[in-house]
Amino acid sequence: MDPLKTKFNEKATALRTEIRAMLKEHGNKKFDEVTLKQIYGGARGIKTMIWETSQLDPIEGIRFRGYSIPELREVLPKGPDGKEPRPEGLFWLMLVGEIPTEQEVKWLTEQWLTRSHVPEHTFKVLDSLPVNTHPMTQFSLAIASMQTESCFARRYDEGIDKADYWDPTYEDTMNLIARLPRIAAYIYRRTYHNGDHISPDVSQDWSGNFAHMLGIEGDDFKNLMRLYLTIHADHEGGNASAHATHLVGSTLSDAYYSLAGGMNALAGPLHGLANQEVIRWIFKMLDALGTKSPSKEQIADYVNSTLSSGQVIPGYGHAVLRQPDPRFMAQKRFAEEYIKDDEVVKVVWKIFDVVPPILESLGKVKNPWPNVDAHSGALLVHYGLKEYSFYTVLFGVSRALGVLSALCWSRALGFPLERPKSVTTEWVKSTLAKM
Ligand code: CMX
Repeated sequence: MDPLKTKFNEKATALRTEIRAMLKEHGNKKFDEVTLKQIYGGARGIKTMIWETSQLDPIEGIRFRGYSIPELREVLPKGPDGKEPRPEGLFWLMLVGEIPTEQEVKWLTEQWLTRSHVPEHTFKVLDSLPVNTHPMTQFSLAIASMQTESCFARRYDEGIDKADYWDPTYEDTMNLIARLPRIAAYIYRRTYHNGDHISPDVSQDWSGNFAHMLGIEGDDFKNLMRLYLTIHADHEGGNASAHATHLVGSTLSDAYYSLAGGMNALAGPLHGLANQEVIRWIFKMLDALGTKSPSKEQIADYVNSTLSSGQVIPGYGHAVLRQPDPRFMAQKRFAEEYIKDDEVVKVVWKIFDVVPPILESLGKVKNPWPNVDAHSGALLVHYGLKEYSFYTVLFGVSRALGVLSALCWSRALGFPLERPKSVTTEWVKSTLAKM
């Protein structure tokens, strides 16, 4: 018997009953008001969705089932050298709301290994694409191509009872997450290493095996992957990749279609692609300035020239956060501990000093602080993962943990098709005229 599945079913059954009673008693109570600015402004801050796995506070940052990132590092089971948390543990926590034991995490690592077989046709789909296809396009197509294996789609065709939707969704989630490192590593090796692929190492944890298949050896890089795949996993439900996964899933598209949808959203430069944009922008700046160690004044001039050409400073700003992102701070802590003398890391830290006051002086940027994407590139470059167009795929492998555990909850709680209301500007004008 699958202990995680059993636990999930127990927890979900209890919460479903509680929600039903709550809706019966309080269903018509008001929880929010909407302004015209929010309607035109990307629905910022409007409460429209339930997302059990994590919640974002503008000042404190993300909490996964109540645990902040520094707390997670304390309480989650760690890699073999006891330094960084294992993302398997975070998945367990997000799915059932409990910190797993070492034994439970070991079980999950083994489960994902047994489920990690990628269908042959997915490799064929990847191999049929031009090598210079963006890695996110490859990633999204590879995920969609595995839809042939969806347990949910098969069970739906057979006429599954609504009450059981969560079961094949859980199976799809586990299978899909198990396969992502192999797919991502395959994309990396075919795109940048002449298709010289590396077989999985079944003695390793999920992150360690991923690092191995990428072809980057060393315990420190494995630790970086453990941290990276943990901190990027979830950021409540309103961000574009989570919301896209949620929306697609609400039509009862299975986990493969839903995650592919989420990954297409992650591929945008205002979202996950910002991690590639940050390092590209830094290298362009170093080239333009002709130095590897620019002064703060030089950086400030370059920031101003980027802004005056009508572009954003990648890695800075956030739709919800109003403080430096704890995910940025966790990566800074890692850099301080492992690679504090790295030249690119030092540039990232100088940018951290220079950019916030400049953005603040514009008077319109609501959050002048760095987000998760401002630091990751410098860490990856240090360990030899220099091909920055691959970076968003790493983000995607991690993000799957959060959005797919949330998808399991959506099916278990019987959430309906998502269908918010849109209006035309004509409607807005005539409504205003009546106010
Ligand atoms: N550089 C320059 N201008 C910025 C800025 C930045 N980093 N961040 C926000 N602004 C500008 C906006 O473009 C907007 O300008 P206009 O009014 O002229 O259109 C104004 O400030 C107000 O925007 P905001 O309310 O502060 O920010 P939003 O909620 O609209 O957008 C975000 C948030 C992340 C898209 C934006 O800050 C941004 O473009 N940042 C750079 C890209 C980035 O790092 N994205 C990654 C975010 C994390 C992730 O999802 O991975």
